[in-house]
Amino acid sequence: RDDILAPGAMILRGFAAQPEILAEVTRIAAVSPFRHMQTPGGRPIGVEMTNCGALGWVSDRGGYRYQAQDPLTGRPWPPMPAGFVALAGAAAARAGFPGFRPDACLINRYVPGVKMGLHQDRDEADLGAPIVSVSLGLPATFQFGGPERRDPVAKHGLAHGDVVVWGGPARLNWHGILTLKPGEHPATGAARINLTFRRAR
Ligand code: MD5
Ligand code: FE
Repeated sequence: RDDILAPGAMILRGFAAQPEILAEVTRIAAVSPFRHMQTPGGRPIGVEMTNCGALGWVSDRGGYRYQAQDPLTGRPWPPMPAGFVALAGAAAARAGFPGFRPDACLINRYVPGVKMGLHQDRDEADLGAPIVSVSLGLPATFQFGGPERRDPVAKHGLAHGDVVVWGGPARLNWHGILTLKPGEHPATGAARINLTFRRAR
């Protein structure tokens, strides 16, 4: 029941449905709240974001980057829970990338009407490390393209507990999330939460 999207990209269905994950997200967001960051062009990003771990992904008028401090609090991001490190490492190993040790976890919150346009993840120093993505709450449709912007995209449904691992030849593929449809999920209410584990440096 796991699907291979491309060489190096695999969906592990239901790999992460433990309620403790959302309890940790609530604890993290109590310290470093979800917020709308700004694009380098000065527009608000529709997805609300926070981070945990040694480094967090931020966007503002200065560009996209990873940094150790939360710009909202001026303090370090909350530490990455041990259960998150273990989950991301286990998912990566299952997909063929043993030894993955994330130092950054971006937490995205989508409400109905919000999307993430097609983009590449290329702000990380070590493009040899995979990315592990955990979907919680409302379902979403993931768009998965190729290494070039013009490559055709395939659509895949992602449900609560699904984990996707991207590495090797798929690491720089274009991807996005279609506009979230209205709904309610018992675990998250009217929202989708995505955890994106990365090796930023
Ligand atoms: C999400 N987040 O569902 C997605 C999941 C982001 C982002 O895209 O940048 O925050 S991560 C999907 C991903 C990561 C790395 C490579 C590929 C997909 N890919 O090759 O398709 O909020
Ligand atoms: Fe991405």
